[in-house]
Amino acid sequence: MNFFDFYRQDRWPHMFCPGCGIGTVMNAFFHAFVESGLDQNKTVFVAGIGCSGRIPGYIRADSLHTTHGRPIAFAGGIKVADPDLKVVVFSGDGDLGAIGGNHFINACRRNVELTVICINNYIYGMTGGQASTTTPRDFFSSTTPYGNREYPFDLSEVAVAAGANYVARWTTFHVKQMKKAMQKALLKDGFSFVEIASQCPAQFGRYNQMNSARQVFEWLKASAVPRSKASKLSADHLDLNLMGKITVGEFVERNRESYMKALGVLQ
Ligand SMILES: Cc1ncc(C[n+]2csc(CCOP(=O)(O)OP(=O)(O)O)c2C)c(N)n1
Repeated sequence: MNFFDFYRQDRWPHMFCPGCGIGTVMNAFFHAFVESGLDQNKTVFVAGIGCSGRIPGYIRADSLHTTHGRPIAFAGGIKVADPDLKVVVFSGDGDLGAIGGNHFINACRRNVELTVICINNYIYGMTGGQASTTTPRDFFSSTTPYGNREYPFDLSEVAVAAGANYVARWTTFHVKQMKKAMQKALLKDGFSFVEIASQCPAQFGRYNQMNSARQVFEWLKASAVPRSKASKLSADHLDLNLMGKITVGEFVERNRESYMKALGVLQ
């Protein structure tokens, strides 16, 4: 399969802003998908609303563009209706961590056979740069003009705590690692989650004095701390970690019994 078999060229030009990290994520995903040997005719791509929610529309396969926050609920329904399908969800941090937070937590807990890719740009990109549940503390957005006073969610840690079988986080700088993590996630039984810290120059960058895609990208690169190193930091540093550092790496890989197997639907 080549690039043009995977993407719907008739949908081009795409709607992403110049410098958006979603292109890097899509490219890495394409390579991961091809190398995983999965059949695109037996895969369904699901997304909610948001910039990241537009990804499945560009993939030449069955896809579902659902309501904001609900892609996991729809995806779970698809899996139950036809357990032989591979179901992949693309989601934004607002979609997954805010309005869809409860679906996310409980799908991890149930260990539903889904692969979820979250493009975390730390902001509501599509709707005008409002703060999301992952906006770092003291960072700016259209709804936090004096700096965000809330602490952010760590989505990958939430997925680990809730029970997902595979969890990894990388940034758009870590293309090879991202691809490998996606490949592992696609082949993993049960709920697998890959979070990609990604640049949104049009909103996140603009509100945080990073006026080009490159500057946000450099910030992501400079903020990334390997998980092995982060675990050795003191509690104070870990607190700092929440406030702007991005822990990257594999968070968990385990083999809890998946949902459909536990129900006896899949062997
Ligand atoms: C029920 C509902 N609430 C709110 C909205 C408005 N809305 C559309 S996209 C979006 C936020 C998108 O942010 P995120 O999920 O982080 O994705 P991004 O655009 O940053 O990729 C919101 C609030 C909506 N469409 N439906």
